[in-house]
Amino acid sequence: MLLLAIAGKPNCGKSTFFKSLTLANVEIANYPFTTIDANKGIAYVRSLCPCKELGLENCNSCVDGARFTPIELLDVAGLVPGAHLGRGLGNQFLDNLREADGIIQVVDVSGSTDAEGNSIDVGTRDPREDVEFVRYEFAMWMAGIVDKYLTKLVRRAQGKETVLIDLLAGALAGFRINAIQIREAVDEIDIDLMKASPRDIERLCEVLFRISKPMIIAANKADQASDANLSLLKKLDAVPTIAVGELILKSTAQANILRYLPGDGKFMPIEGAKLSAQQLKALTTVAKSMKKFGGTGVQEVLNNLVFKEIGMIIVYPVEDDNKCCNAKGVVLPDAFLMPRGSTPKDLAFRVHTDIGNGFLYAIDVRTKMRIKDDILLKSGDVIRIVSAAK
Ligand SMILES: Nc1nc2c(ncn2[C@@H]2O[C@H](COP(=O)(O)OP(=O)(O)OP(=O)(O)O)[C@@H](O)[C@H]2O)c(=O)[nH]1
Ligand SMILES: [Mg+2]
Repeated sequence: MLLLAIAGKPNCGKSTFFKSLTLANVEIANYPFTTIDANKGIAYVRSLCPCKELGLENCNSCVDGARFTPIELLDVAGLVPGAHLGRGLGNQFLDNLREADGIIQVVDVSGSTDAEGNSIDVGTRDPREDVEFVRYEFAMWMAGIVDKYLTKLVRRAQGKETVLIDLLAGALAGFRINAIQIREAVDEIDIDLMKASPRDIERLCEVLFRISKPMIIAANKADQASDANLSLLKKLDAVPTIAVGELILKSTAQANILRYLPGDGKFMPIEGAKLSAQQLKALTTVAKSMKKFGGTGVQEVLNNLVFKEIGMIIVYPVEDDNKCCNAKGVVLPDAFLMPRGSTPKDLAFRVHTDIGNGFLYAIDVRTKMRIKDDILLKSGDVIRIVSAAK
């Protein structure tokens, strides 16, 4: 399953963001280092279920046409400048990010927390100062590790750069970094890896981090931010978010008080449901912010990271290409997130190794045509795999 991590300085709203996506029971408080041990949970990306377009009326795999597909999410301790040298909870935090396929960087756009996460007056801190340091800290920490290995690997490579790249990829497998990415990074900064200086290694790691850890910025606490601060972060492609609002909506929707699907631009109270004065006040505030921003932004951040930055597609395998169901009659039973560039055979292997090994051909349910294995799958494809395996 895809693994995403939430990173940022202390007290910017990471755990609130995490809880609003997972409803996991985690601690939230207005001071730095509330979170120490990482929290792991399941969140869902939202996509349009193809059932309506295909005229399938008996689809129980979506909610009113919105399909929610699971991914794993990590909430980690806050990061402070100098973390790679062990400041704050430095190394532990950075190690938590190693295996992530992508990172949501939460930034306090309201400017109400200093570099260490201590509360200050709203608007006091320039949120741009909290953007670059996550990349920098991770890259410097990784550079320390590469530096430690490289001399030994250079000796083992016996003058062959391709061998060295393979050896380095082996050493960096825990970072989910492969030889192709290392090649790309070496070419981009144009260094001789066999004779890399400490500064070369740092530059290499900066590029490797950018290539291997797609990132999106959540400009959080947008409800308290000035328009000037919001536009500063929007220039960096940040999405304004109100994690606290999303959490209120999710919790009240779960208690059957209102109808809200994550990612909706508005919510509707359920007829007859009783709201306490406190709930009414909180929801009125959330509604006001949602009107300004078109929603809470939280689902948008997750979706943009998965579909745009990481470039995943979503594919629906079925066993019956007329009814679009599996052997038990469940309509569109599975939705698989797959990397862009996946083929029907990749999908067959994703369904089951035996199905992949016995792969014969695939049928596009919309056209009822066989598709060749060198055709790349598209997001939203509904595919029947025909395999020699049962
Ligand atoms: N106004 C506003 N406050 C928020 C929002 N999201 C979180 N907060 C508040 O920010 C404070 C910190 O929230 P946490 O989620 O604990 O922050 P964190 O980044 O996990 O903090 P550490 O674990 O200490 O690093 C809490 O008081 C939250 O209620 C938001 O969207 N708007
Ligand atoms: Mg936290």
